[in-house]
Amino acid sequence: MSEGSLAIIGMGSNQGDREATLDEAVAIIKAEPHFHLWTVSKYYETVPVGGPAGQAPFLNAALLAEPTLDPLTLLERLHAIEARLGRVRDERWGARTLDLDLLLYGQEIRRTPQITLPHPRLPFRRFALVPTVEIAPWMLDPLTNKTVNELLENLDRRPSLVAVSAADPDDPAESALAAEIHAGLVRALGAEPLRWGDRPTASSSAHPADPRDRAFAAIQAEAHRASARSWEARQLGDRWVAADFSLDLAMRRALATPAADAEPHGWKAVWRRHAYERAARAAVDQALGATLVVLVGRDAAAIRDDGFPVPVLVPEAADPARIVEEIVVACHATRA
Ligand code: PH2
Ligand code: MG
Ligand code: MG
Repeated sequence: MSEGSLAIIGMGSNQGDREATLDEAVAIIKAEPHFHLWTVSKYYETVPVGGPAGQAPFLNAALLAEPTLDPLTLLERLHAIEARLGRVRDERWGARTLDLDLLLYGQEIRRTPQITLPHPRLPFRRFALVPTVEIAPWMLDPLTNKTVNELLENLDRRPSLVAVSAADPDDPAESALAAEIHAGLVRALGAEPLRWGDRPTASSSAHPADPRDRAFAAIQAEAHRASARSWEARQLGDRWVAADFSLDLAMRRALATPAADAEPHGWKAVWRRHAYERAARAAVDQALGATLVVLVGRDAAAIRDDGFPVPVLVPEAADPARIVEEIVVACHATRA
């Protein structure tokens, strides 16, 4: 995997002569024998996201390279270049003369204490995606299987929807945590709340006996309420919608629910199952899609890494108030 892979390196600077620093970093990387630098994006001035208040604006850029170094060695070389150009690592997300991040390395998925690939915040950060899309719009994010161009379009949709869910909604402790985070997030973002089963709908009279069918019927009802067209008509502008459920997660769980038919292959059972599943899918396709899904609980990381179709944020913090802050930063990053 290490040879012939294309890598995206993100660059950022908000201290000193930012342009000169980025120029110098590019020159050093160009001179490195193992980087094979293909393309350098323009330099974009961006609003600082997260970190201490009162920071100066950033210059952000991205590089497309074809390194002949394994990801960890490459990252170590990037850190050496940061150090050489005067970066002192102290405060997390503090001002920096130069930040070099390995955003993507081919289709590598790696999580070790030293390195996380793809970069865990890439899909939420406009300042990282814009220069990346400029130079390599076709680059694939191996987690969502979306191109970086699609990831950027995902940030452009309005209204933006952030979904907060327990990885296992049947687990009472996980659900309670998710509910607390959702409530805090609605307050912190001034978001329009959307709750599972808030209002009865016309289709709520449909309560099929089979648990799998029932799961799909419930999804269809919720998706119908979250219809993209009705949200667009409400003209929320830049206001967020915050849901306390994820339709993508619900679909995934419904698909994994076994049917309880006495005669599972009888034509009626097969027909019915497909009818409910297809109706749910059709409704989900029309629903406002989540810009990001926040998953909390034991299986959150496993779900994120198993082909989930939407960018997933698995909070690093443990305490609910800190988790809310982390999500708010991610939401701001989608616009910066
Ligand atoms: N990097 C961060 C935190 N915040 N904001 C902007 N605009 N650009 C960055 O590169 C950046 C940031 C952490 O590395
Ligand atoms: Mg960074
Ligand atoms: Mg960094």
